[in-house]
Amino acid sequence: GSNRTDLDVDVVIVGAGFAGLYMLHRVRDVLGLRTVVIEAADGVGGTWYLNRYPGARCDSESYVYCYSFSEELLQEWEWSGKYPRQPEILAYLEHVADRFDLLRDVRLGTRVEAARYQDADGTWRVRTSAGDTVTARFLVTGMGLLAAAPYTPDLPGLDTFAGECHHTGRWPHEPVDLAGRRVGVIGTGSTGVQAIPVIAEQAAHLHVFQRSPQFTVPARHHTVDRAVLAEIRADYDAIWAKAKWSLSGFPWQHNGRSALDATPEEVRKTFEELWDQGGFRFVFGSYRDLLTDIRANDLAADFVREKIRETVADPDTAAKLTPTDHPFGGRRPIIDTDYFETYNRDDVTLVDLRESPIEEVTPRGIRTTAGEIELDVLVLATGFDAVTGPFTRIDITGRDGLALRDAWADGPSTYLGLAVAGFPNMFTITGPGATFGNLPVSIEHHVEWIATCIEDTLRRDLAVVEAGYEAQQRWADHVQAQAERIVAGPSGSWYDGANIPGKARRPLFFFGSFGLYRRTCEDVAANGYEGFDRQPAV
Ligand code: NA7
Repeated sequence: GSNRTDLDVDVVIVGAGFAGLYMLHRVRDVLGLRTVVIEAADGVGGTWYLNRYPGARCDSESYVYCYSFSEELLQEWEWSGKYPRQPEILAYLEHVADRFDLLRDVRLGTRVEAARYQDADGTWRVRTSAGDTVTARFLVTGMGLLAAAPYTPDLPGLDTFAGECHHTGRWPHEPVDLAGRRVGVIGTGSTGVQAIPVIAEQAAHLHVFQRSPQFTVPARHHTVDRAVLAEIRADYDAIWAKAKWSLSGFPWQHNGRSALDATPEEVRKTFEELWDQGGFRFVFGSYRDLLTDIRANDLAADFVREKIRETVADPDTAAKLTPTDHPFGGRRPIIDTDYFETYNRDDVTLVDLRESPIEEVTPRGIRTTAGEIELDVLVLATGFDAVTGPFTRIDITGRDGLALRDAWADGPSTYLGLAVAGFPNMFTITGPGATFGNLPVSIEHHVEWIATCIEDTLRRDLAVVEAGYEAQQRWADHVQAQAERIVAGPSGSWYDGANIPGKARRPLFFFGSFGLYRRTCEDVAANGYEGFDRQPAV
């Protein structure tokens, strides 16, 4: 079939999620370049194709968790509510693929196994699981941060479990029937916290295996109010301008004040209001020093701890659910619906793995130091080899045979999160060292920046554009300094590689603001792609 044809194109893109789909549209339809997207899954959508676990939904608000590049698309698409569920976001991305006629240049069900830069002619040669080769001038990666690299811990006996076992990031397409069954969930990150209340509704009994308690903020999901939607639509330009230049990709700011200058009553009132509004506003729309001054941070952390105590009826369970070992926002903030409330159910049991660690998985269930718990279904909400995992699963080789895995052995280095020294004509959408926040906003920016750089390279008839080592080192120092500014900076989670045993610890994101990052990228381009080596054709 057509999947087995060797191909010669201008641009090869890896991944057909939010990033790859827009990249294809941009370089094919705006620049007129011959382009192909290679996608391992059998459908487009990336994260939203793969993450089908019960309760999977977005925790950015729908009206900014989408593309902004097409005014018609923005005005016509109807989100059903504040936080879309996975099937709705997948339907959106399928609609985009259809609307812009993207599928004809996407090879589905095909995995990129290797990508090798050819020093001799300056092209990339990409080998796929279909056994064919794609040759391209430019390689653009759009594998995302997480979904391509699920992480399953090496639990003794896991493969002896006789019941059903699923990682949330590879949930079956056929719904898993949990009714009347004894279910165990390992993991209480964003995924576990979303899934647990929904699974509890279905299962006969749910055991939650928690290693680290977490701060989480209520989502306050609601269906769309037509009047509010009309207001938002009328104001789209201003909303997107705000999101693009904001701290973290959302169309609002902190309140400009220090929590330390406010009276305890004012602080409480502010927190209560944001808690009632729900979602990321509590994290990013609060006091300006919430994430940069530990004293301000403690006020928020104590507020959430008090909410846990108020919500969870059993004081012993409440204590186990209360985080005391990391600052608020020091790990990826979690947004929930009825998470703490779920522990008031008779058919839900919290197992504190700090008190009674897992000894082994048995054919019948999980044995902790406190005894065996029998399970019919085991759910692994154990996360991802984030940010670098999607890259290291591919054999990527740059100039002079340099393997990306070797270049990144002590942690990843990039220039702007967009390019890597030693890897000419390769661009990374949401690569390590780029901003993290409301991702579609990051993605659109990266895609547009990369497309403009490719256009400029071609217009000047250059053969090579490549991040310089010095610029890359300066960026790494900048990333490190920004991470240290944040009191709640990486503290033992996937943000800095700590969730994977043996993985190098390094901040994986630029924790400065989206606005600062955008300005830096614009300056680099305006100054003739400062920091890049650009070589003319020989
Ligand atoms: P996370 O946030 O990495 O959470 C993984 C969870 O799994 C976390 O609670 C871990 O505990 C737990 N875990 C991992 N390994 C083990 C072992 N060996 N034993 C017990 N528990 C374990 O992944 P998510 O999928 O929830 O979220 C990823 C991102 O997806 C999220 O931040 C959003 O951006 C979307 P730990 O905290 O390490 O003690």
